[in-house]
Amino acid sequence: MTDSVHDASCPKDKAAVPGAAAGRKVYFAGSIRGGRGDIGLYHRMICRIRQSHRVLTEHVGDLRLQETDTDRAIYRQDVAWLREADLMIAECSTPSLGVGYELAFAEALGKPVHILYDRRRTQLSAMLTGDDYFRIHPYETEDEAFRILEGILEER
Ligand code: 6IA
Repeated sequence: MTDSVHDASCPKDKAAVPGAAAGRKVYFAGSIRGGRGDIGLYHRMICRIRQSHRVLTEHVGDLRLQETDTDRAIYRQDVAWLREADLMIAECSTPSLGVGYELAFAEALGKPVHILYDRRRTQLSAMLTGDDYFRIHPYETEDEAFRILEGILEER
């Protein structure tokens, strides 16, 4: 991984709009080794975020990528992106140790952190729900998740 902006092949009508790079930089977090069952959801969320913001971590929702970098390179790049990000949006329906680490790291850096999860199938860790720092958004349908996402992206 050499560049922060990957072509995640969003549908034409959902491609990045001109000037999107001027939007805030979003660190989107979602499970990779924790399980890729929600990758389609991550991809759709990333496509929406790209319409108005810059996503530093499009690989999280990229259906085609294989692991090629060393773990050390992945860690260093992700920590650099966390430092660079203006906010973090994490989809936590699939539990992931890496995402948990990133959430705590973002909190330590003082970045705004939004956590979305599907309450019908996930019981979020008490280490997240018990931490008042995080802005936690349970949802029950994907439509609801996207309405929540819109609200987050409209915040200044
Ligand atoms: O423990 P996990 O693998 O589920 O952790 C997922 C989180 O760690 C994501 O939010 C990512 O930001 C980060 N992460 C884990 N693996 C990678 C990775 N692998 N590349 C970048 N960030 C990662 C190589 C690419 C992969 C799509 C095949």
